Amino acid sequence: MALGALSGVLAGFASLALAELVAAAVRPQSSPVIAVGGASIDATPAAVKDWAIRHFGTNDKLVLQLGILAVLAVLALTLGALAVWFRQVGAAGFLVFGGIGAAAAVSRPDSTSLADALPSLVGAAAGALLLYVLVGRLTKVKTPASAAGGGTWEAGDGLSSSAGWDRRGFVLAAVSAAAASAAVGGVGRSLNASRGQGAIASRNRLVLPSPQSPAQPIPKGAGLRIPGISAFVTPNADFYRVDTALVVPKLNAASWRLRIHGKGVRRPTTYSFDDLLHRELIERDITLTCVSNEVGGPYVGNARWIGVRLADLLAECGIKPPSQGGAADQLVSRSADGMTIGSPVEDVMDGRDAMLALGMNGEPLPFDHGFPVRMVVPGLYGFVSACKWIEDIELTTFDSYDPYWVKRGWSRRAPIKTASRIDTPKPFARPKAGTVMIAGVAWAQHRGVDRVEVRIDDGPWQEADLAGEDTRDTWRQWSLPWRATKGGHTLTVRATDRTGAVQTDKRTRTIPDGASGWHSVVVTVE
Ligand SMILES: Nc1nc2c(c(=O)[nH]1)N[C@H]1C(S)=C(S)[C@@H](COP(=O)(O)O)O[C@H]1N2
Ligand SMILES: [Mo]
Repeated sequence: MALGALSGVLAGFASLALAELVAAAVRPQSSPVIAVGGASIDATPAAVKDWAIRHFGTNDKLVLQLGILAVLAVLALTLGALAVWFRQVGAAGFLVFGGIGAAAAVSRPDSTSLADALPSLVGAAAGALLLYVLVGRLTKVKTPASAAGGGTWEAGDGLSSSAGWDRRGFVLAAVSAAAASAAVGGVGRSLNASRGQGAIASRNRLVLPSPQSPAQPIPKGAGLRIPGISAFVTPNADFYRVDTALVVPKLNAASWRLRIHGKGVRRPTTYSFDDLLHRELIERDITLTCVSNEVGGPYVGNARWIGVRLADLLAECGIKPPSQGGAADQLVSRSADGMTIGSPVEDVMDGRDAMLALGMNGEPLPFDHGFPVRMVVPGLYGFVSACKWIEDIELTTFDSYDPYWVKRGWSRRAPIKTASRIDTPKPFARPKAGTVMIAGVAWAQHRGVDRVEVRIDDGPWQEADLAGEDTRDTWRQWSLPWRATKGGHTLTVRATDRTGAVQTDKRTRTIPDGASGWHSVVVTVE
């Protein structure tokens, strides 16, 4: 039985290796692990997904894929053990799971061809065959006794009865299968990794022109020099990433198109990347925030974006906002990986710097952040505005269409809530008594932050020093020197936005429209 289980695992390995190779010929996203992983992300209840993002952060996808591999390993083991008694059943089991992988692959929203079923099917067929052959070796040479017994029992007990099976044949087949799988899988992996060379070249070639409407220089006082505080501009490499893509789409800017169409669009238009590049470019500092960011959490970042004004494009297509009689109140953006994101047309056209961004912090968008083009809308959480790898904009109504996250229980409309975060000292830090700098960031995009206050334990609120404001669409740093006395202390922060609204202390979960509540940090002063 142990050898049966081993055969199962070898057959499973061979399946995945071959599937990887076939996926390299079809497309990387069609590999069974990616397809099943994508399907399970979509099927995961919002609460679980939120939990995964919170606990594994950007590693959530790695954890998911390892989980799928672990499940597959157990299945392969079981089928292999089963095959010792029921050879066909074990092999048929492989075909069933291949079928599931194939079904997942062709039903992905970004699947455009039945060819996506091939990696799973070819892989499963090879696995089934290999299992059949390997288990055959285990049962091939029958002792008269076991043959008379009609069973293959002894094979299961192969470790103790070398006479009952073709040991040489099994070992040879197993070793060559493992070696062949490793080779095939390795070639598949490297082919998959080298896909998108055209896209990478198109990004490397791209030189962003200087924007006709540059961002105002960041005021000198906007970035404080305090150890531990978040950098005012978040470097691309440190910028948080939240999306459902197991394989980052690699789109070629040269063949990229954006189609704008739908309800009340008098002149539906398709734009190329060059079309956008040759329009008036604007450059703006905008702080992005994820709705899954918990109080005090890391899913917020500030970048300098270069792009085209979305409102101008929409106007050119003959689109009017609802307040001017426009028929559509929801703008649905669709990405190359099948994401759908709904934003209020009114917000996008109300004069704020909603843009189709082509550049981030002085370089073309990184692939992780949406190359070649993504949407950015100041003041709205990413899941209702910041579509990466965008390819399509459809004008519709909130009544007639629910995009991806809304179908999973999140709000249709989600302006960013006023929030503040203590960056330093860190939770459970042990600073020395004396002056300790408390510092962090606060954000209330498109309203602006007017005040930050800090409270030590149950003491009075103390006004923090606000760093200079870049724009009301960016976060603002703050600091407060504290005469720290020995013992345990709880530091709490709250912000007030430019409408005069004080950040609420009412704790809510991230679902459905963003967490609220004050951020606290507990420290022990020594
Ligand atoms: N295509 C696509 N775009 C997407 C998402 C996604 O899952 N797929 N996630 C959105 C969410 S929830 C957020 S918060 C932002 C995050 O952008 P970033 O990864 O560049 O920080 O992208 C948005 N755009
Ligand atoms: Mo998000």
